[in-house]
Amino acid sequence: MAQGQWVQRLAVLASHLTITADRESLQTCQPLELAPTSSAQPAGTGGLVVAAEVAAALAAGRPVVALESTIISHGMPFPQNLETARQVEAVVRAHGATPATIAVLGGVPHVGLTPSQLESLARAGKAVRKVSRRDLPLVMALGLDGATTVSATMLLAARAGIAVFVTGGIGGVHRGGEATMDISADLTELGRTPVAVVCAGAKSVLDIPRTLEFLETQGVCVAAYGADEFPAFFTRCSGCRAPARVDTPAQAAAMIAASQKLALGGGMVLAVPIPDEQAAAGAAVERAISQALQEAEQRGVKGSEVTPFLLQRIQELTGGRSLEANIALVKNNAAVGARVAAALAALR
Ligand code: PSU
Ligand code: MN
Repeated sequence: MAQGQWVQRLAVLASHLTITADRESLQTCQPLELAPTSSAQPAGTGGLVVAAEVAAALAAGRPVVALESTIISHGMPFPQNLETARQVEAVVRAHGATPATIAVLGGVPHVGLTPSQLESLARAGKAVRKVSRRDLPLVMALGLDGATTVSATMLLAARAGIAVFVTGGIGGVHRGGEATMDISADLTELGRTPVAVVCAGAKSVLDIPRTLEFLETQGVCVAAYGADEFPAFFTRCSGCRAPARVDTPAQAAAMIAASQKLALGGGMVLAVPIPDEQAAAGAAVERAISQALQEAEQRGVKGSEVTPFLLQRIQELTGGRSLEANIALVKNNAAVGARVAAALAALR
């Protein structure tokens, strides 16, 4: 095909994408290339930019915690998203680990962001494309920015050599998923990528029993942290018993180490219940969730727009209480995740 035709095709493709409002500032940052340790880079790490601080920590075997960026640009409004992203990084540091927030900037996957890169992402909000595994080739080819979901963040964390990843909640099987087949790519990623995801479980906007069934099929070890029940994000209980329970960072680290020893290849879910002080808001949030679900159905919201739509409506309907609870649980997860990463580093 002639070059002109290619350019035209790319332009058509690009017109179907959400272009970020703030691309200029996102692209002005100078990324630090990870110096290859040998002449040949490990498979799949070509083109990955790892921040110097993160690369140094990994090389020295010090604890590193990966963080996702969809939660920043699609999960929370500005400026709370920026404040939370900064605080979560600070919590990780306070517990002795190095944070590595992951995103695609100008088509380049970045592991570890500078403060200005983090701010640009937070300001751009939903203008940045939400990127799961399937979207990586496109945003990379077209040089776009992308906020990575759990699936894409896990994949890039694994490529960089990071074993522990902290977020708020994972995607799951949506309600009605047995008919729509709307099952988050997070779940299949957990089945194939060796990263432990520390989260507060899955929101009750999802079908939690089917989410747990699907994770079992994918061979994913799911453990509740200090609890018998799998938590439902805003509430400590989901009505589902967790398949496993661990009570200390050392136990969680031992599970990760065992999985690595066998080269199982899959991930793990460490589900930390929301702190007690915040769980009180749970009942009000649950009511908002059922209303948001009804609205999504009436308006015919579909595909990757479902989760951001529900999150935003729940925040609006609860007058910010759900946002407050959300921020508190992510910070709590960051503390647990950093301790797990530290315990894992101590095993090596
Ligand atoms: N659940 C939350 N907050 C979030 C998400 C999920 O409580 O921000 C985001 C995560 O990035 C997750 C993604 O990976 O939504 C799942 O989207 P989907 O359901 O379209 O797979
Ligand atoms: Mn989906």
